[in-house]
Amino acid sequence: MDYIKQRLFEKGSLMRAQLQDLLKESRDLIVDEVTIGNVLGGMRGVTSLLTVTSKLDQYEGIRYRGFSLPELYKVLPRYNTEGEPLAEGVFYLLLTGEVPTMEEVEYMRKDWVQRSEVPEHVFRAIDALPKTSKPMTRFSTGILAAATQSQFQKQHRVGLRKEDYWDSTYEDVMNMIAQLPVIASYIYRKEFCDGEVIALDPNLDWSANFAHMMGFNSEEEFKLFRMYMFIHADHEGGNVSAHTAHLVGSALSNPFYSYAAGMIGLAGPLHGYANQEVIRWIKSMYKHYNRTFEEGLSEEEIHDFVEKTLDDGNVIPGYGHAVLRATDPRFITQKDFADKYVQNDPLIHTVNILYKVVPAVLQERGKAKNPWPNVDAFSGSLLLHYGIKDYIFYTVMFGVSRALGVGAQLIWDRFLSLPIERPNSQTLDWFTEYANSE
Ligand code: FAM
Repeated sequence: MDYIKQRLFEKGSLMRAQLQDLLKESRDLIVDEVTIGNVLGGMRGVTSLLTVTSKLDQYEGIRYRGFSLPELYKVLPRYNTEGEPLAEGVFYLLLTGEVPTMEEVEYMRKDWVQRSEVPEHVFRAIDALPKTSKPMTRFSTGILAAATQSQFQKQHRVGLRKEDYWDSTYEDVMNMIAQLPVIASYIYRKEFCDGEVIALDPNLDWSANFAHMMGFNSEEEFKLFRMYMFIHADHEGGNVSAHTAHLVGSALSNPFYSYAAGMIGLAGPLHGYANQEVIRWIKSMYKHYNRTFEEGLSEEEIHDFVEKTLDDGNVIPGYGHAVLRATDPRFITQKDFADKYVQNDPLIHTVNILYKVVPAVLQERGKAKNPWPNVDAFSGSLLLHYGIKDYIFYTVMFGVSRALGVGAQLIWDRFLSLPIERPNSQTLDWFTEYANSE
């Protein structure tokens, strides 16, 4: 057993005992109450899921195994003091709860390079889709087609002890994560470039290889991809993509099926698609005034367009959040990156003006519980600045990164033998009668 698995087994055995103690001692302890508003309002804020990889604080933002994003910049291995945390170290932390050494990061990097060969039929399945297919359709299809490799599915079919589910799940998750940049960059090169596939560089880290295979090779572009993969890696368990993958996995669907299901959720405009919606919306704002990015817009013009968007009954993409009640630290991380490396970009200048304008308008209207920007408000403008102009690809990049957290959690779901999920549902008449009876 490789030493990461060994670490996982040691920690997992302790957590299994902790979970068994909880079930034995406190199974009937009430942790939350559920109102009709919760049920009809998308279960916001109802404590009903176990997630070990991360926790979202409504004011501080995401914490990966207890570390905030600024803290992670300090503790996670980077190639140099000016560098960004390496995805291999992010995954190691999310999986084991321990901050890895650079040696452990290098071990993980080499392991993912070894696992990165994608079966040829995956590319043929992607190619078989019609020209009108969106990148997220191709990405989800590619992940599903890769499921032929699933060791969990093969072993479970011939008989696998429940306490061993985690091992083949680990193998599937590691293979899937290693292959996602190859699958995603194939889609990018095919859809938006000359179709020429760029081979993985065995000397690069996972994030830099993703950039390299897409055709971006400067050190600054590597930094951008490392930062992007780092901040999108996990956002606790209740968001649509993480929750879907967890739910599908609870039926013992293999990790490829589970993750592909999560990606179909990520493709929703209120979730992961928002990062491309932000760019589409900003472009429509410039079109409305018949202006180019270079000509720019005044703060008042931007303000008026925000008001018009809301008057037309649309949301401001990139703003608001189901849990956060402050500016998303993932927005701040991107803003800091742009402040450090980018000068005179009119689109980024527009994003910064929106940051001044939108919260006040949303607060004044009083509907949105969180008027502040989320991760998507900034991401597209940075990717566009570095030449990734096809913003309908941005959600695929988000999906590659989210595999780090969701994949680590799938391993823990199986290690802890979490059962198939089956919440109870009631009819509308039942709720009405219940309300009248109170
Ligand atoms: N612009 C306009 N209205 C908004 C808004 C926004 N940015 N955010 C929330 N609202 C509205 C919301 O539509 C709802 O109106 P109705 O009562 O008419 O339905 C009201 O404010 C209360 O909503 P909420 O409780 O504050 O937010 P929710 O928890 O229902 O929804 C989001 C959270 C993220 C879906 C919502 O803020 C939104 O639609 N934002 C814009 C899309 C976006 O940026 N999504 C990406 C989220 C990001 F974190 C991610 O997953 N990648």
